[in-house]
Amino acid sequence: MAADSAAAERAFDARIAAGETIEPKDWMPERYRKQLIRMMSQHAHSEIVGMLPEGNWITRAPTLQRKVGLLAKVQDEAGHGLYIYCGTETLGVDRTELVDQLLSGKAKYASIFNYPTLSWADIGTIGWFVDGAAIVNQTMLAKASYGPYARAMVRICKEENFHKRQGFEIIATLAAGTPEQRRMAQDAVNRWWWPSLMMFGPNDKDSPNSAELTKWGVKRKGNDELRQRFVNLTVAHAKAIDLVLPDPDLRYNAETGNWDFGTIDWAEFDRVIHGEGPLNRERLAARNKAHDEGAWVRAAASAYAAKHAPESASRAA
Ligand code: BYC
Repeated sequence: MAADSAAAERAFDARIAAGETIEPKDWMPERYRKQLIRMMSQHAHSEIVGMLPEGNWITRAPTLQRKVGLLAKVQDEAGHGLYIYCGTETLGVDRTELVDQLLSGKAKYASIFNYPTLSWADIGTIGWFVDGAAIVNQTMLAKASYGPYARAMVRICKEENFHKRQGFEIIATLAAGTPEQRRMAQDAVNRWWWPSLMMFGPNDKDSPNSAELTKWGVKRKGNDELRQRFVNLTVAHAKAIDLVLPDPDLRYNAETGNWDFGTIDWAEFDRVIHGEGPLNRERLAARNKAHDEGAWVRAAASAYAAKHAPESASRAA
């Protein structure tokens, strides 16, 4: 039996090395399955919790057009969450279990969503920085070895690209506006820059999961390389609209071709991912409230399914 599983694992490693995509019914090591469930469910939770900071501004968007755009974006994030939960379920885990892990505070979700959205400029900055960072990360994940996750990323990246443009347009408009609007834009940039860099996770040397995920072709690039790519891209955007990224150590390194940047406050990151960020408690309370208030919808959907399932089964037969 042990010899069988060693052979299966060798065959699996060979498939990964050959760049093949792993599909739900294929044999996979238990650790691979567990790692994917961890990472994909955290990703799905991030999309769902990520609706809250932006949802906070739907009723206060400055124009009807801005409101429509923001509503559509927040709905897209819900869609991403549901899509990735479906992808995670292909690994044989039940969504209820995953949602319970989020609601009880056991599961992690992206640290960035524990920060408050204090002004309309924050909505622009989230699109520009947070969706921008997500695209850098998820373009890499679109080549992940697990088929359902990679395919979800392709579709999601298309929508994130639109979100990023929308956010950048909001912030560029404010940056070209009155002195007060410019101040508002710069203040949002100051508050969101460092937490956005933290989105990429700890430095590679402190990242316990990276080695395994890289070995199995889930991660194709390290946290540091992706973070650097995001910095390189974003410096040019900030220059274009004459806003300043809040880092006195940011300078171009002609030898590496990268923009060197200052030290990230990893103590703050640790606090936020362990439940002690500015709004961790509020975010979980909001998700729990929404879940409780949605109980009747789940009950109605189950009742409907129970009533109609035999019918649809006989139609299919
Ligand atoms: N926040 O070993 P590491 C969006 C945790 S949402 C919280 O490097 P890994 C959007 C990590 O989980 C897009 N926790 O981990 C939505 C691990 O803890 P556990 C969100 C973090 O997995 C709405 C520990 O730290 N994107 O676009 O190799 C509106 C050690 O880290 C974070 C994704 O979820 C963090 N930032 O790499 C707008 C992408 N970083 O689980 C926009 C998918 C690390 O061992 N995920 N941790 O207890 C990934 O690419 C990877 O999981 C990460 C971390 C790069 C995030």
